[in-house]
Amino acid sequence: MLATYYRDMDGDGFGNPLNTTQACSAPTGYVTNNTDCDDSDALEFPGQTWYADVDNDGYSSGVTQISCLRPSGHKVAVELPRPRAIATTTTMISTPAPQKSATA
Ligand SMILES: [Ca+2]
Ligand SMILES: [Ca+2]
Repeated sequence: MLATYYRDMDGDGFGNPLNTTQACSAPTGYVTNNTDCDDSDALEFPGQTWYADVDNDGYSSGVTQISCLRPSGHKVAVELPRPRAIATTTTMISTPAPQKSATA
């Protein structure tokens, strides 16, 4: 049975609603999703987190925005060369303290 598949040019897993094909199974480069706002930019997809860096110094102000299209003056985490800027939003998972050996 034929289904509609959407072109995913940028490979972010979100398809272009304006570029479709009918096939029995997803052809290479096509996905079932059709919610990509910009299928030429893999950084732009629904739910992307953007970090404000208005002065473009590589440090985010800590203000984030969730959107598909890049808001002006914003970058994604991988574009920020200084990871410290985004560390504040990362939750560290604590690991159990090492057991003391009885023979130590
Ligand atoms: Ca895409
Ligand atoms: Ca995209």
